[in-house]
Amino acid sequence: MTDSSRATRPEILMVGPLLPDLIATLETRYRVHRLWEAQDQAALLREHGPRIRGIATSGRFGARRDLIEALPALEGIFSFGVGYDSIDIAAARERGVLVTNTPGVLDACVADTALALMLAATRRIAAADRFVRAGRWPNESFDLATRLTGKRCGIAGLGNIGRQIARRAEAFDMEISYYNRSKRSDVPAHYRYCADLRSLAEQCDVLVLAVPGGADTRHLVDDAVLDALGPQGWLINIARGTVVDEAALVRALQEGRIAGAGLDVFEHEPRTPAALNDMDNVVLLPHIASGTHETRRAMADLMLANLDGWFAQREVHTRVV
Ligand code: 8YV
Repeated sequence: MTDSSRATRPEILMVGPLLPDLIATLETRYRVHRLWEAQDQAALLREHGPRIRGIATSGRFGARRDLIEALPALEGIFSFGVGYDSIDIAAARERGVLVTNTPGVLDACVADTALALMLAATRRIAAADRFVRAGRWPNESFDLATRLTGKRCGIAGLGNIGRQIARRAEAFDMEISYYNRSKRSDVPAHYRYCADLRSLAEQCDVLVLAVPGGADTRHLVDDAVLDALGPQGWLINIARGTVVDEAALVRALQEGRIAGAGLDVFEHEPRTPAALNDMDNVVLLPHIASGTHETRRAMADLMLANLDGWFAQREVHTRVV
């Protein structure tokens, strides 16, 4: 790389570490400033901020208002992930900064994870694995589990991911009900619509959360919804931790007011409530719903296509704002 091509590459700010391959590719096309590695982030922003035209981030790292406001030349925020609740969209709008995400390419893997959690929780798969590893099989019998096939599946949020979950759940002969902002006319007629989450929880055995995160859905699942789900009901969350009042969930599990849970996301990631660690009816994952080689590659490709599209011809593929 010559000094002149280095000088003409657009400058972007990476908020946190993305995939190593993605970072390597970005560094061949952009001058990348690594915010998370800076000893003094304010000093990095003072020195390079005036020339930074893009933010590369993810659902995990987001982009706060103070960061957006510290970058006077900012044109776009390019996120690795479909959820953008950690990006201050209002601040981006006010500044006329575009925001892109990576929808579509991760729906199948996230839906697969929802089904994996449904099976793992109801059929006690993770607990059974622990049982074998602990050498207990020769001397003890493993307790029976709950059948998933034929149960009623309630889906909160029948967007692209919710619909893929529904299709998979139907393969397990599950009846599908859903809660959504409005009734959908483009889904199979036998999917039953519920206008509120509490009645959906009352009518299902497994409640799966697939709504977007953010202020509008904060603590949508509270004590009342958990009690409507009831002692035979299971909660599955592949959406955002903030959708559930986590303290209420822990209490409901401790008191046996719901049967169990399968959780990929938490309110204060990467911290998870210690009380859940000893519960065999709860399956805990470290936010891996989209975490396959294939899907993360597709997300990286889409994010790159958005960045390159913007800086080459001011066109992006998947724009949020
Ligand atoms: C990613 C996600 O793990 O797409 C999303 O919204 O939560 C996940 O696919 C996340 O964006 C990476 O931080």
